[in-house]
Amino acid sequence: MTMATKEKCSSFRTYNINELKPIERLNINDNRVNELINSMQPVVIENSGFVSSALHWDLNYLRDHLGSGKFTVYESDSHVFKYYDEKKMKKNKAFKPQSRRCDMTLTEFSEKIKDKTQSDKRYYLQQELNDGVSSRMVEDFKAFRWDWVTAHQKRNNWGPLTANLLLIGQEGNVTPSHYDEQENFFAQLQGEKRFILFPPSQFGCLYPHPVYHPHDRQSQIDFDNIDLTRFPKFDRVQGVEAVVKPGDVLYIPNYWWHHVESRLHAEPTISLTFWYKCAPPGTIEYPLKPHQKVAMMRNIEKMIAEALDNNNEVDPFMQNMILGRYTSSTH
Ligand SMILES: O=C(O)CCC(=O)C(=O)O
Repeated sequence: MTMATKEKCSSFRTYNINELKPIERLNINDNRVNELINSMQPVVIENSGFVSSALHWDLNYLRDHLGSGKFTVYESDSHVFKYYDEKKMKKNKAFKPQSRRCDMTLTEFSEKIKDKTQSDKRYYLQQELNDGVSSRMVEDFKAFRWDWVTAHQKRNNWGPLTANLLLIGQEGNVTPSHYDEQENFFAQLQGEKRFILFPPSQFGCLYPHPVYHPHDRQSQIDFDNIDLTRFPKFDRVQGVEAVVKPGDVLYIPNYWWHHVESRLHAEPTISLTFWYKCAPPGTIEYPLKPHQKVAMMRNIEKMIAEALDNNNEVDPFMQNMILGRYTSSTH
C-alpha cells in the first residue's frame, strides 16, 4: 500500500489509502458538467454563482440572522463525528455513539469553538434550514441560482429538494466515510473541506455496518487506524478526492461514499447541502449498475432483518444462506 496523501493536502489529515485520483474540477459553462452529472459522476463546479448570495454567511452574520433558538450541535471527544440513527438505537441498547447531540444557541456554539483551551471536546453544528430564519436570510436564499439547480433536477428526473443542511465545522472535524440515498449539491461557503469519495462499485471494500445498526450506511473502517486484518479488501480500494473552497459546488451522486474533513488549524468551515430525492427507477437495463446493486442488497438485507425481528438472528441467517453455497472457495 502506498501513501496517497499528496503535498497539496498537507494541512489535511494523512491516511494510508491505496489510490486517490483527483475529482474533475470544471467551470460551470463546461459542457462536461452536464455529462458528468447525467452519468452520476462527481464533479467540482467552479464559478457557478449558485450560492453567491450566501458567501458572506460567517459566524457573526449567522448569529444575527439564523434566529435565537437552539440548533442541532454534536459534541465529540475526538475529531470524528460519525452519524448514528437515533431510532435504531432503541433496538441496540449496548451501542454507545462516539459523539452526542447537545443543542445550543449559536452564541454558545461560537464560544465553544472559539475557546479551545476550555476542553478537549469538539463541536459540529448540523442544522436543517427552516422558515425560522430572518427575512434577510430568506432574501439570500431566494437569490440562489435556482434556475441552474432546477435545470439539473429536471434533466435528471430527480425528485423534490428534501433538505438544506447548514454545517458549521470546527477546524479538523471529520465526517467519516458513508453514503446517502439522495443526490447532493454540496456548496462550500467559508473555509476549505477535503472530500474523499468512493464509487458504489467499491461497496465491498468499505464494509458498511449492517442495515439495522445505528451506524447503517457508515463504513466500519476507521481511517485513522485501518485494520486490514478485519477489512482486507480496503487495501485495494480506489477513490477520488478534492478540496472545495468558498463558491465551489461538489456534486455527490447518490450511493457514493464520502469522507469529509475541515482543514486543520484553520477557521471554521461553513457549508450548505442541497439534497434531492433520486430519480425513480425507469426501464431496467442490464447489466445493472453498481448503485442499483447496492440498493438491491440494502432492500434484501432490510427485508431479512424485519422478517426475523431480532438483530442477533440476522448474522447466522445470512451465513446459513451463503456459506458453502455462494462463497467463492466452493466453486
Ligand atoms: O460536510 C460534512 O461534514 C458532511 C457532509 C455530508 O456528509 C453530506 O453532505 O452528505
